[in-house]
Amino acid sequence: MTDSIHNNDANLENENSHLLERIENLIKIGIALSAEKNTDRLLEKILIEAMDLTRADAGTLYLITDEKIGKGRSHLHMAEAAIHGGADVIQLRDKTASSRELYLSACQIRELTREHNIPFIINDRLDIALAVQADGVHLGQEDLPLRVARKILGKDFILGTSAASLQEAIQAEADGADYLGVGPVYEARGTKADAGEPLGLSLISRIRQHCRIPVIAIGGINPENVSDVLKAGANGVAVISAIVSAPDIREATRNFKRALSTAASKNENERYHHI
Ligand code: TZP
Ligand code: MG
Repeated sequence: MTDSIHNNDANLENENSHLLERIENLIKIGIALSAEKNTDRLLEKILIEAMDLTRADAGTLYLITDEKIGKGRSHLHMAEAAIHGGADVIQLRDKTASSRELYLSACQIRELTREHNIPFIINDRLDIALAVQADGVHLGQEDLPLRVARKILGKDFILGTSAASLQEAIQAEADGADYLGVGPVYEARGTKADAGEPLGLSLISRIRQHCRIPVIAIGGINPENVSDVLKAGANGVAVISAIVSAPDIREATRNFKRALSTAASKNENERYHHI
């Protein structure tokens, strides 16, 4: 996500040298693999690294954890399986955990996401995000105002916000948001009781036309509709139930990644086609 959320020209040179470092790392893992007996773990590392390198080309897959619909699996378990399946960003979201419980989950996921170089965002709770040195916080329209949050967090912290209208999106960008979570695009009441009516793809397109920051579509997203969502102008998708309620979280994440890459290349082809 940092590719799409924090994307500006000044970062380009840094990103290129980072990319070279990653490729070198991949080669080193390959060399280690040829001398290792237990190859499974190393193969997995190669896969994760390779998926990471291709991240910039497809839409972002932003996974939001939710223990309520996770079939008894913990936030940490969800995050780990999703990372192994190729998730680009992890958000910890829990509306009912105590501060202590949330903090402990956040500490675990911070360690994991740091190890895998995956941006870690915490929903609602700026205090917990700061306490565990997360990469960012996601604030809704009922949460702390963005300008206040930005003052506390400084410029490098990722500040995401939810927008359910063009007006909210424009205001959020003016207030310093780094990305917008836009939705619910489709029906999403199973995971957000107050999600409201589906807003449809047209909102994504209108926000895309008026805002420069990345748009992450949310609400009822599944591998079958990601193509339409990207085509409407989203930079990525945020997903809860289609991944965390799946029998195999890693497999479900992989299916999304495949759908995103296919959609990105299909949309790219269509774009060329129109020129
Ligand atoms: N904000 C808007 S819709 C939604 C949130 C948190 C829930 C999305 O969940 P799902 O299961 O991916 O539809
Ligand atoms: Mg909130």
